[in-house]
Amino acid sequence: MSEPVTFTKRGRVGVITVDNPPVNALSNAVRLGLRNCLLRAQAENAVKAIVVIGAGRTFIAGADIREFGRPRDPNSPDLNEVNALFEESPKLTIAAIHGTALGGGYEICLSCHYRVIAKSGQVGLPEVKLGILPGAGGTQRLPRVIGAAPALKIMITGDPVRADAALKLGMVDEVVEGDLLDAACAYAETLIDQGAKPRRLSRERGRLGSVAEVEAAIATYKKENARALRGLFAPFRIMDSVKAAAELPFDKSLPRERELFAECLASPQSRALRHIFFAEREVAKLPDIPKDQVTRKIKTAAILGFGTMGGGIAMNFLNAGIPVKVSEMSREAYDKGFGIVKGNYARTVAGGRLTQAEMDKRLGLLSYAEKLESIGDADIVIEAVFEEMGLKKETFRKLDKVMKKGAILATNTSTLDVNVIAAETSRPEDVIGLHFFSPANVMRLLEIVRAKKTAKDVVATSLELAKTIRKVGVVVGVCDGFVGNRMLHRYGGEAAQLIDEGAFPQDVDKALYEFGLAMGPFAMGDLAGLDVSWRIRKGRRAADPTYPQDPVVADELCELGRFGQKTGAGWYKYEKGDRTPHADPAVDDLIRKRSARLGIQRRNDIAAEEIVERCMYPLVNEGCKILEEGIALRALDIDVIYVNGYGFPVSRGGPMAWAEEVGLPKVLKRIEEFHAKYGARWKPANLLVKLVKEGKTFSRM
Ligand code: T1G
Repeated sequence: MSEPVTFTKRGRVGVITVDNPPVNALSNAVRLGLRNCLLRAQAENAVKAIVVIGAGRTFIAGADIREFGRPRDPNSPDLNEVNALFEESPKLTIAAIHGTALGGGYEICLSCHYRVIAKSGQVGLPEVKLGILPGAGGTQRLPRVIGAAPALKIMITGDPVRADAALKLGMVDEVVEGDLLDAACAYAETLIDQGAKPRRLSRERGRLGSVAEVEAAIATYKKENARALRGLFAPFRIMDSVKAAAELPFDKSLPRERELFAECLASPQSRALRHIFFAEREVAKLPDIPKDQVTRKIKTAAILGFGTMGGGIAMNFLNAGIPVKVSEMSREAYDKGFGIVKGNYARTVAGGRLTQAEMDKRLGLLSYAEKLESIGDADIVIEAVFEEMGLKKETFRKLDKVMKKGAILATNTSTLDVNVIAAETSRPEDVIGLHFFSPANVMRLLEIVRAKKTAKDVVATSLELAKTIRKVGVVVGVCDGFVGNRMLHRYGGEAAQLIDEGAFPQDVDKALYEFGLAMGPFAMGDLAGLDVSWRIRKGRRAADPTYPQDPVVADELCELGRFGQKTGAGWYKYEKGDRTPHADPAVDDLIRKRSARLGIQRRNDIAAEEIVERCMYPLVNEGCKILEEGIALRALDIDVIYVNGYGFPVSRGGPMAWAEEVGLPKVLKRIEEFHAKYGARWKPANLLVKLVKEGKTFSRM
């Protein structure tokens, strides 16, 4: 095997190159190689300065996450030792950054005396996204070089910083163009000529500020980000570590950072976040599709229907530079959709997150297809017409006629049977479901619905496409509601039971918000609008005498014109121009009356814990059934769906990982209790029973 770290000479500059694909993670072998090469560079008389650089697509993306929790190779130094060697080096050390210098990778840069970066490069300390903190001096050195307040923001959001912004902040010393190694060596030569001295961040306070200033920065951060910080563990340890940087000398504060790092690493939140990190990459790997599966090229797209959904879907393609033709019933309908898309972009431009030129370029990729025939040459067509089987069938018959051979025919249905839709065409192997989530230009989830006859290359192309349009694609099978909505149905049903039984919407929402959900089911209903499902229920009641005829509270709200936020009232009341929900005694009254009608003696002892169990365990139980049926491939697919499409707290790792953390025997026990009390809807899934019996878990089935 070739060495992952090598040493070469370029004039007076020694070059250490890290080559450990795919992302040059700091494995045992890499840390060892770095130490050995550094020692060698020190020993070479002709070498006056040392450049460290990454081979391939990136600098160093951080510690090797796969090695977490495994014992360290005793021959290999830990990262703090390597960093100390770079920092204490009597010869100048210079980091040359391209791609991403993240986590431990950027901590090496901070230990070098100077940092240069390619224009397209990025730096950052994203450890918090894995539920940990920068554990090799990052929390100590970054505040020294850029100040406590910006350092807190960078480490607690974990977001990478682009070269230009990094330069402004002081995270790097120079942005260079052209060949990075050439530029870094030239920079090093200049430093040598100028007699530049090593800069050792550990030995100076730099821009860190006094203890009082650091405490004030922490207090301000907490105050301004209270909502985002809710329930999280690592961000507070990061604050503690920065405080230690201010209070203690470096040789005492660095071990403190290590202790806090260890606490984070052992936390359930870190387990959950690391699970999601790997799960989001694992979902793209399917057992029956080879890694080198040839895919179809998607250079152009067509969309049928330019409503809210069609518009949002189109934006994803435009953002990725893929031209989109849109078919609508009339020019007016197209213009209306165009106006919405344009408005969305204009808001982003106004917020400074997009340039006007870029907006114009994206809108320029959009065109109206007056006749369906004119979309025929698109590589993929996504149908986003009204959710009605008759219409979908007719649409696919037409698409079958006009689309070129090899085009992918996708439906954005959220409920209908993709097998039935595919059967309307002469090429069911080209048909697939691409279920986007509203707002489709924002939500990261894409459920890729694989029908019985869908070809493997169509599935693989869809996964690739998801990545191109910056979504997380998860492949699921056909069933009512697919994975996400099928599970959600159980959750919503139980929330409704809870308010019949004694809770109020505000109690349910509060418990689930505190659990970490973006919002509870009632606030969510108000946001999405209550009228759509009301119309569906009315239709069903009229058509089907066996359908429960008694109106639910949501129906009564709609009868009163309370459709949710858009009408200023729904489950909650809203002040004009404000989205904050306010509990409404009138709604509580309706709820009490319904309980009385049903002859239910309302309980007043429904605690937050029961609410969480009653709403979350149905997700887990239904998830198990979905696994049994093979609708989702693995529990991790379900987790990725819930975290990316349903606001499930990522720090809990998704419903299935969370259940595992709670302990499957405990979950089953409660489900059995609810089954005894509430009947059939709580029947434990066979898979859950089996796993508990065999002492297994989802990750080790
Ligand atoms: N360790 C191990 N494997 C990693 C890895 C890492 N740090 N980063 C990526 N991979 C694998 C990934 O699983 C995938 O594998 C492949 O590389 C390509 O990744 C001491 C404690 C760098 C921006 O959190 O953000 O440093 O699926 O598909 O879209 O304080 O990967 O092909 O088998 O994501 O081009 C901090 C995590 C670590 C960075 C590239 N660093 N990585 O994105 O490719 S903690 C991070 C990323 C730390 C110190 C500590 C991204 C990327 P496979 P990919 P990409």
